[in-house]
Amino acid sequence: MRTSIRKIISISCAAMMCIAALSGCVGNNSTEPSPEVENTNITNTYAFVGKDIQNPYMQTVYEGFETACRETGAQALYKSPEVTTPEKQIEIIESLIEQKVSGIAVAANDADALSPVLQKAMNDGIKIISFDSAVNKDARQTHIQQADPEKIGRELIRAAYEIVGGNGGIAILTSTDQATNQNLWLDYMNKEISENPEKYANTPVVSVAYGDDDFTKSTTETKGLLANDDVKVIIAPTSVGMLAAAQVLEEEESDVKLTGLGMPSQMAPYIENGISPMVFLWNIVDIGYLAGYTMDALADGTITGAVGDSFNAGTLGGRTISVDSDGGSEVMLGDLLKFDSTNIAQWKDVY
Ligand code: RAM
Repeated sequence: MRTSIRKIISISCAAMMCIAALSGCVGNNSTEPSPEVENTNITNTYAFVGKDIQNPYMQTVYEGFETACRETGAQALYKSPEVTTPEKQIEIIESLIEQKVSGIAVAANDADALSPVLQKAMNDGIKIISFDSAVNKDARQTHIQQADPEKIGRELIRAAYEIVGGNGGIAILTSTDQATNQNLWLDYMNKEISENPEKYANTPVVSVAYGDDDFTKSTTETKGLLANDDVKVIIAPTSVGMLAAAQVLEEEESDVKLTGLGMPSQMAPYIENGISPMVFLWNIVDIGYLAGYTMDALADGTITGAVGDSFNAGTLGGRTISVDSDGGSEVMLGDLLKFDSTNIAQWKDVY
């Protein structure tokens, strides 16, 4: 594990202090437009548009973003829709264009649907980056990539295989059918299986369900997956889906196991009781922090978002922009982290 836990804790602590002060910040939990920024000492305002406002994952990413904004002297705005659909994100972005913010960081609920409004923002000189779920390459300056998507997809299938000892059907509980990140990971999950047919002969993917990052729907979809006796392990590449699935498996005292992308703080009880022997993720505070510093480097002209551009990302150190698999550019955060019984005690209080 390359990322230093001490560093993460220090970042998290700083972020926690910010959260305590959040009610006094311009960032808020509403989808209503915020007033124009009045603090004349602040020249740049960077908005954060998550997939939805309820998701603790997005809230934690924002903590890092807000910390970076504070360190760079910018104002952070927190704007997210109530649900994981593009329509409200478009409304929010329209309103941010009117407010003349300096930059918008967005996690796409639907990359194609967001393209026109993001291109309009770029034409107005607003810097656009995506994080978590990429927007189209011609509707952004760059994308903050949490970890190698190929590694994420392949690793989740390998984990499911290991959990069922090479014998048992796999079900996937994902989020929405338009989420760029989840769809990319699904592609690599399928690739891992299709490229290794002998290894995975007895661990086919028997079902894919969409929980839309909605806890209630994810719960219902998990129950639907369990109606199929061939399902022996569920992969949930979404923290909302993973928590919902874990609770269903516990309540139903099911023998079906779970792996996926989950927050250590939420998944610790299920790692400890064996429902989910291994959980994966990356440093989610750092994604927001990296997004904030990338935005600032774009806003002050240090970078344009082109491949090869380099900039300083605060406590994360120097970063160089590389090529994304969609042909656009990206800034890579780091490694995929694995949480299991050997290390969950260290991580469950971090995020
Ligand atoms: C969910 C979101 C997000 C995903 C994480 C792992 O909260 O869908 O997009 O990256 O889980």
